[in-house]
Amino acid sequence: MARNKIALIGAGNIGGTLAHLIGLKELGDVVMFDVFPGVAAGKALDIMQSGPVDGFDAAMAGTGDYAAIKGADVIIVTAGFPRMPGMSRDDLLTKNAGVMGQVAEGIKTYAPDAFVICITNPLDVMVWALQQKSGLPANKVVGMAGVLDSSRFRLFLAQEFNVSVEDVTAFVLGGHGDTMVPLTRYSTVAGIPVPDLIKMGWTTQEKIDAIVNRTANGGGEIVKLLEKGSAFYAPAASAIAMAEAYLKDKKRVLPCAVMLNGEYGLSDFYVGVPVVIGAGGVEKIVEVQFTPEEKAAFDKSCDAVKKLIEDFKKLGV
Ligand code: TXD
Repeated sequence: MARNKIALIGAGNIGGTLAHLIGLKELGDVVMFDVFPGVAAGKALDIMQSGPVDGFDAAMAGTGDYAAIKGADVIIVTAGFPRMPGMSRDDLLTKNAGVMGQVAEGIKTYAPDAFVICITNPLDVMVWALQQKSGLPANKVVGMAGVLDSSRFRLFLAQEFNVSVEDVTAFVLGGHGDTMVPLTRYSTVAGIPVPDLIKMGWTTQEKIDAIVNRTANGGGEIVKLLEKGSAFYAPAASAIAMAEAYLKDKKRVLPCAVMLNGEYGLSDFYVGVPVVIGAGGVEKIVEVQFTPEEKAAFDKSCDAVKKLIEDFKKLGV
């Protein structure tokens, strides 16, 4: 059986980490595309040279030509500009919208059957733009944010309870970052919901509130420490979990940014909800029942995403 082909659009911090993980996990061969093809080619060669030590045979190449992504099974998009001092959110929107236009064109031309995972920020708008501009079916274009946000939440809960991260599940919905909606009622330690753990005296509501707040600002905490650039190890690991679920038809239930089509009474924009990812891409959107407070938080998060999409449309790019 031929190996899977995975194309990475953007060979920056996340792109390079994705390629390394794909090699280590033997998920397939890698083509990295970047506007700096030398960087893509250099990283590809460097990672391939770790193959003999780590025992993987993946072929890796770097390129500045979209034709090289031809026939890719999975495409992970990190291409874009980070926010620079003095740049407004609109400036970033305009610049990255232009990038998404090029990426969408490349995907449409050379790999229209791929499963596409977008990571570029502002996530919920960029993944929407990528789907609209590429014309790929919405069930094959998803955004990565919820897996990362819930992984951060799981880590902080595990640290609070002094238990293994493996036994902690966390549930987050909504837009990426500060409008994220954690559902503590569905977050558990070995199946015991967090509110019950509070009643059992394992923690307090105040501590959980602080953890929720830290999770929502998890990206900013790392940006502040790094001083230049943003998180890349955990974001890359999160996107790989999504790619693996698709390639291995695992039917994992993961929080992803997907196009809503009537679910939750909403349509025509991307936001983070739990979905089943398998060989069919997004195979099912899970609709949970909200309490009035959860519903209010989810609506607020959706409104923020919808507003950004409206701002984006006004830019006319
Ligand atoms: O949860 C999430 N979704 C995120 C999102 C978590 C962390 C970071 N998140 C966002 O991912 C971040 O705000 C960025 O928008 C992306 C990529 O982050 P990364 O850390 O990898 O950024 P880099 O290192 O700046 O890499 C971006 C690369 C760089 O090599 C550029 O040369 C390239 O993108 N680039 C392009 N490639 C192809 N085509 C075009 N037009 C292009 N423009 C820039």
